[in-house]
Amino acid sequence: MEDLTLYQFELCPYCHKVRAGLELKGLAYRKVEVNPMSKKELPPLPAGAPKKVPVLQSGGDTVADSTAILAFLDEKFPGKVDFRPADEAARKRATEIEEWVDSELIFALPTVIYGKWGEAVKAAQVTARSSNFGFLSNLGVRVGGSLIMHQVSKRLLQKRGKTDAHQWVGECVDQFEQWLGDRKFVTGPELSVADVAMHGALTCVKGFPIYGDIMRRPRVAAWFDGVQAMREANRAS
Ligand SMILES: N[C@@H](CCC(=O)N[C@@H](CS)C(=O)NCC(=O)O)C(=O)O
Repeated sequence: MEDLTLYQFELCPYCHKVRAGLELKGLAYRKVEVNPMSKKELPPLPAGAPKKVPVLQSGGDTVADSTAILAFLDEKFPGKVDFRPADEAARKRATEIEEWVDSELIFALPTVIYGKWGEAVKAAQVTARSSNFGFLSNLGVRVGGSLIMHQVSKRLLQKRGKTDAHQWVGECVDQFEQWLGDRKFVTGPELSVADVAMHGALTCVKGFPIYGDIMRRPRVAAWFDGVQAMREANRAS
C-alpha cells in the first residue's frame, strides 16, 4: 500500500485535478488541508518550488505542481488507467488541453467563486469548514481569505479584459464542448490527462450555482458523468 499525502486547499482547482488523478488510478491518499494564510502545514519543498499547493508526498518523494504530480503518478503507478494516450497526436493534444485548463479555465473559475462579496464569504466558509486550523486561524481564513480572493478575482477579470465572470466560464466550457464533439473523451476513445484536468477543475465548483449552468450542456454533462463513474469505480476504498 502506497503512503501518499496530498497537501491542498479544499477550493483549489489544481488540487482537485490531482485528486481526480489519484482516484482514477485507484490510489488511497491522506489529505492535509493547508492554511492559505500561513501555509505552515506544507512539508519542505523541492529547491525552487513556490510555496503553493498541491504538493504530493509519496514515500520519500515530494512533488510540487499539479502537472508534475500527474506525470509522476503516471510514471510511478502505471496501470489500467494511464493519462498519456498511446497515440502520439492524442498525447500532444492532451498536453495542450491540460495547459489550457491550467491557464484559462482555472483562472476563470475563481472569478465566479469569489467574484461577488456574498460568494467570496461562502467560499471562504467551505475552506474554513474543511480545515482544522483552530478558532482564530479559521476566523482569519474566513475574513482574510474572502477579502484576498475577492480582490484577486476582480484583478483577474480586469487583467484578462473580461467584464462578466459567468460568461467567461461559459465561453471556456463551450470551447471544451466543441473539442469534445461526440467523443467519449476529449482527445479520443481513451481517457487522457486533458479529461483528468478538466474533470478536476469542474469538480471544484460543484457546490456553486455555476455548476448547474455548466451541466446544462448535455454533452458536457454526459462526459462529466462518465468520468465521474470511472472515478467512483476505481477509487480506493
Ligand atoms: N502551476 C501550479 C499552480 C498552483 C497554484 O497556483 N496554487 C494556488 C492555489 S489554487 C496556491 O497555492 N496559491 C497560494 C499562493 O500563491 O500563495 C499547479 O499546477 O499546481
